Amino acid sequence: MYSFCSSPFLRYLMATSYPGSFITLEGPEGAGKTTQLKLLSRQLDQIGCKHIVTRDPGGTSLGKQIRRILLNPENPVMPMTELLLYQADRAQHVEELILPALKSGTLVLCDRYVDSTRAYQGYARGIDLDLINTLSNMATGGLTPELTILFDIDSADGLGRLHPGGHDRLEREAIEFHHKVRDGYHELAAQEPERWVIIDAKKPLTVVQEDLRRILVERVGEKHKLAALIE
Ligand code: Z5A
Repeated sequence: MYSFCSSPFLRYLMATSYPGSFITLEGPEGAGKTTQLKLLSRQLDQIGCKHIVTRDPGGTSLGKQIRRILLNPENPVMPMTELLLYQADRAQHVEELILPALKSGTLVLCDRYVDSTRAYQGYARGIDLDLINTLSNMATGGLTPELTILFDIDSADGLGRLHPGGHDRLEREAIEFHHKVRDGYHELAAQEPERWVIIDAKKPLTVVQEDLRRILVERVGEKHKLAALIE
């Protein structure tokens, strides 16, 4: 579990070798991931698909406590502390929830994962990406999603969707920070086009949901018997 797998190809093989499927959703603030996952989960329940919806940070009981520390605007969190807290949450999340689910054949839909660390702490905060990748591999044992869906939206438009009073510590960063996050996502998607699919998250809610379902059916529909999602 704790071995390093530096080759992206090996890491991809690891994720696809489980009976379940590991899919992550990424994007700037307010892109609509949470909303879309709720709608999708209801539909997956209706067609009897064994799945879990989880999130990073905060997918476990310990992770919820780490999440509170990370997002509290009152906490002055140093960049390296921030990075290590996200990784600590993730180590617990993978071991306690994600891996057992994948081993039992579950479709795992995760709201943010390692690519958020690359985009926020790497491209936006400026922490070395090699260091981030090394720490991420330590935290996850190299577990990489077989599909990552980028909910793409202009950062200002995404932030504009959020509740005015509810801005957490990361949301309060300057708009330049959020632009770097979005640009970072685009670079990541360009580096691994076979893993990433980009959705235009500015479209109306129902259209985005249709796009999401179609992508899932195309990529893991056969394995999880999802054809009814788009009928
Ligand atoms: N972070 C990090 O820095 N490093 C890491 O490694 C990880 C995370 C894992 C987590 O907070 C924060 O931690 C996050 C990244 C950072 N930064 N911040 N801030 P979070 O989980 O609370 O953050 P989030 O994932 O960005 O949640 P969010 O802001 O709520 O975004 P969302 O889930 O993508 O959006 P939503 O809640 O579904 O929708 C937002 C609003 O838009 C809502 O009112 C919807 O009704 C509306 N909406 C949704 N879709 C549409 C469409 N299509 N049209 C119109 N309106 C829509």
